Amino acid sequence: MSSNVALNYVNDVYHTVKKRNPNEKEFQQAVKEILDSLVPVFEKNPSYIDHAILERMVEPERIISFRIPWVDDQGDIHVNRGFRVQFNSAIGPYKGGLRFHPSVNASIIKFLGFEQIFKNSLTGQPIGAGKGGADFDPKGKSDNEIMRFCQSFMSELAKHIGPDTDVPAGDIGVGAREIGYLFGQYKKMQGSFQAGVLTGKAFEFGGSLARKEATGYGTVYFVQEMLKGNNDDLNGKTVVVSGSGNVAIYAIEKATELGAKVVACSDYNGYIYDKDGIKLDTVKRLKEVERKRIKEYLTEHPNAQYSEKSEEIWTIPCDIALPCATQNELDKDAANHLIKNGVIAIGEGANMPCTTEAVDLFIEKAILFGPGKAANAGGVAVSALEMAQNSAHLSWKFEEVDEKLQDIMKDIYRNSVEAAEEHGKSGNLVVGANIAGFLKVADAMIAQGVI
Ligand code: NDP
Ligand code: 2IT
Repeated sequence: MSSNVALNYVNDVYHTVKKRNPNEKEFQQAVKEILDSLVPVFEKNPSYIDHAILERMVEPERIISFRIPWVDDQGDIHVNRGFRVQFNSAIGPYKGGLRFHPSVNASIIKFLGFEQIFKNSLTGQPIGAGKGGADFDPKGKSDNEIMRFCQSFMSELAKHIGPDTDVPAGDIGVGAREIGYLFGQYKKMQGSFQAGVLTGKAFEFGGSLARKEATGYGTVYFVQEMLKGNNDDLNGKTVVVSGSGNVAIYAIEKATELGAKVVACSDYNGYIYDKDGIKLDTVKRLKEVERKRIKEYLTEHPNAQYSEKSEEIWTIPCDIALPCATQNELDKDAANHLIKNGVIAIGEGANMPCTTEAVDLFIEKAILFGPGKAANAGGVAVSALEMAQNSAHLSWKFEEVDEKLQDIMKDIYRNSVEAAEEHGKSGNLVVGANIAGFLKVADAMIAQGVI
């Protein structure tokens, strides 16, 4: 088939998406990146076009939007907006995290839910794709306020989820504490203990060992595979990690364990630079226990430096950059800084942290680039392992889960490399990951008919 037919098809679908989802710039951005990279698939196998596969994939199966009223510690009533996007169930129950952040809106939840289709497929696990959350700001809220909010959120969400229907987990602003409160409310409403309805639970009530570590560790395992492909490794490398939340902390831990020196991390307010290497115990205590600002690191380590310009973290010279905070946090200028400073590899721990222009630059300069859908898939992969343990009523040892995680990350890397090669885009893991993720879901959808 001429490449024009494939290109026209992809462009037509993209224009419809733009028209149907006006002003949703993050969703449009995620769709554009994936659709563009699928052109070689339609050139090779035009029958996908006859099945209207993209038209069906870009439209969520269902979007739920709901009111979340809650009462603060002063007795004042607040109302937030909640979402669950059930995007695709071709290969398993909807699966994906919940995000509590003031920036949450339909565009953000849809971009995350759309990316989840391809990511979850890449893991090789039987999980479909969903995403949800609320425009709620957990910062500065008491434990009781968080609990009441989670209970109100679950009072509505419970109608739409279940161990074989839709299985939420954490994301920005949702960690073990929130999952605990959400699970408690679900259990009370159902009158039965259904462990597999949520993942990221504490170990005591059905959580998987190594789930907390899985996204950050997985990102570093993926970078390790990319380096191995170049006969290189992490030993002695200087690393910069953005964020200081769940993904960042465990990326720092694993990179350090593998011999790298992580010199910087950040939060929304600024970044710290510790040329001797970040002391992770301090970061863990500040962020996981005390829920304080990263600036407080200086109190214990006065030789470190602090800057209020968190986006300038990418001006610090490093061999490896791991953006682990949020979408579009690394733009073209940042990419140019990293390239000028000799960066070798980028691993996206966050979802879509690099802008389209930044990704294009890295690819153009042949910098090793691990896209989020592949590099951060370890989190949801271990969530699927948590579901498997829950349905078998047992729990595996930490080492067992960690080994499975490593195997999954290696498979994702190899499948992405091979898909890129087979479609004439050797070395381009953005294209490779998108294609490898797409094929399984597309074939499953076709096999199940037009539903
Ligand atoms: P957390 O809430 O635990 O941490 C988020 C971190 O990013 C915080 O340190 C936060 O700072 C920081 N941050 C947010 N916005 C900015 C910004 N504009 N500039 C600098 N720092 C910022 O979330 P997670 O670690 O779970 O998630 C991080 C990313 O990883 C997200 O993109 C998420 O979608 C993705 N992800 C998460 C997975 C998981 O298993 N948790 C799995 C796969 C991907 P502050 O505290 O100041 O807000
Ligand atoms: O973006 C992601 O993959 C997650 N936030 C994890 C989802 C999950 O279901 O574990």
